[in-house]
Amino acid sequence: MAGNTLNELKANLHEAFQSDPVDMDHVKDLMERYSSNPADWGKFAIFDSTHYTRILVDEGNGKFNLILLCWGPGQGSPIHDHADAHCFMKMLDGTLKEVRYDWPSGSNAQELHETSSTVLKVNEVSYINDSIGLHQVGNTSDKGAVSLHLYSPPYSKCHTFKPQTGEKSEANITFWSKFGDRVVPLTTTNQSCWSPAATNCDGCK
Ligand code: CSS
Ligand code: FE2
Repeated sequence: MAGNTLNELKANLHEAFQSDPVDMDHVKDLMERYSSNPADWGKFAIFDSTHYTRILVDEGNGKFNLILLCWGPGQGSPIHDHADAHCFMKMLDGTLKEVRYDWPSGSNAQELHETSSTVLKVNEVSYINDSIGLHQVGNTSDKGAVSLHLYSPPYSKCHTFKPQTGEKSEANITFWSKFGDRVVPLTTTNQSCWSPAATNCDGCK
């Protein structure tokens, strides 16, 4: 299929994930080929003033999760890993800054080493996995940003890292909504280490 609409992208992804092993270069190509159109994803895009939102748009037959992320100005993630999954991030609107880090080395507290910093623009796709390293993603602009993420296999826990010490904490990852239906609001417990407002989150400082 041409891959020009979000529905075509989803159909193409379902097909790609039927092969074993999955060709991740092909997956990246499919993500790149989709040309962002707010008419496709605008109905799912919801912003929250306190943190970025995660909206599940496709469960990929259990093989991947396709998730829309809406980032208000100044909102961002802690530094995190990806639970041994593949992570593709495609920009749909606005810009996001991605800063990459090496994994902490050794057991002594040490500042994480930054390896790159990139500003991602509409339709660009970035890829990371745990062997490449860690990253932090944030909207450093003064306008909203929307991105489409594919994680395979799907996961619900990852780790966050303190930049100054490399200290690692487990974090639960939650959805703001699934297919447009609001999921139970975040509780203080499951929000603790995944609040992008790093200032009010002990785990993210
Ligand atoms: N991994 C983050 C977004 S940056 S890839 C998340 O799933 O919320
Ligand atoms: Fe990430």
